[in-house]
Amino acid sequence: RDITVLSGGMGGARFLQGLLHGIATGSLPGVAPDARVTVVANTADDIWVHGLKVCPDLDTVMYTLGDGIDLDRGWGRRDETWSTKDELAAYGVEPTWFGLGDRDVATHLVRTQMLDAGYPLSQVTEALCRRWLTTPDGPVVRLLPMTDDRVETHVAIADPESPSGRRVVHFQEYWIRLRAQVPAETLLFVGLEESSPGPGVIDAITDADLVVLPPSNPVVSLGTILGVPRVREAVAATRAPVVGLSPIVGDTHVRGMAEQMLTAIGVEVSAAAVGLHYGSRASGGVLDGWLVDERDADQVARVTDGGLACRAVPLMMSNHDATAAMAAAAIDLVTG
Ligand code: GDP
Ligand code: FO1
Ligand code: CA
Repeated sequence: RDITVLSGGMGGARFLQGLLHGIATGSLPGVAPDARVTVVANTADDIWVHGLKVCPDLDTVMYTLGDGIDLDRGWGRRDETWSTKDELAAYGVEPTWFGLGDRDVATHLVRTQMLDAGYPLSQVTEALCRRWLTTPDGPVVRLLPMTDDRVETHVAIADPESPSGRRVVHFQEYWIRLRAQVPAETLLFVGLEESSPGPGVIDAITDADLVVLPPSNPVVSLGTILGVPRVREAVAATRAPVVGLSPIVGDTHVRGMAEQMLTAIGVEVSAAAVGLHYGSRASGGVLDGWLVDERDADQVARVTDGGLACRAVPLMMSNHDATAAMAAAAIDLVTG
């Protein structure tokens, strides 16, 4: 069985760990241990810093599944040091707020050199994954950028000093420097409408036996993937069942800034509202089923009224077994 997962960074990566654990332990209904997983990852978080191209969501998935991730931070490398960052700060070179790790810099140098040599991001990612995601039995997963084109999420925030009363910052600055503590008035997905699906992306969705929207950020992770022209249509049209898991539990995100992002696009911060925002395929949306956490069981009826199969199950990815159980429940919801 071929499973395709659309993913952001931390949330998607943790879900993938549980999914792979479930496959390996044979605990997913109807999924053989030789099932192959393709990840279509968000690239709209990408940022150029100090002349280097940084791809946070690609790297978070790659490092997490390659066991190089720092588990406390959830991003960047384990056993990291920050001399390069400190030296740049000593020169007063901005952005000083960006967490540029010494080990992580090597990944950005390889990526930047290959991009400069003319390789598309998909081939760069494939090269990096030869180190991180290749085992004697084959790839842990196939990791595909949603597009090879440059796409960046930027955030318009209030700025009394500016004539327009607003200022636009890169999403990374909004999240890292501003800690998402100021309202996001408008989101700008620079380059998204002009982008094309990366190599293999449409086929990975069309030819899958199952498509999963993990508990990733529905706006700046999955929203951007679905925003690449032709991707939403491919998900809506695939013969595979499509199932999603809510990143919103108890009317707020578990971590990150999904609450601020949903508010910016006018979507209520609830498990039901996010499921209905993705919409049922019967009514022009992308989902066949939607899992909510047990705490939001009272919202199930609202989702099923919207034409979506829906179930309330434990939805906290506290360990790989818990996450594998979520994956099993998701599969059962749309294939059982
Ligand atoms: P990012 O790119 O690093 O922000 O990662 P993603 O977009 O892939 O995932 C971020 C989302 O994961 C956030 O909106 C969180 O609410 C969600 N999340 C993190 N941990 C959990 C969990 O244990 N359960 C659920 N349901 N959602 C989670
Ligand atoms: N997240 C932070 O909160 N602080 C950082 O300094 C930071 C640096 C960073 C560097 C490389 C990378 O791949 C990810 C990094 N992240 C950092 C996470 C990044 O902001 C992600 O985009 C968020 O998780 C939101 O998607
Ligand atoms: Ca991200």
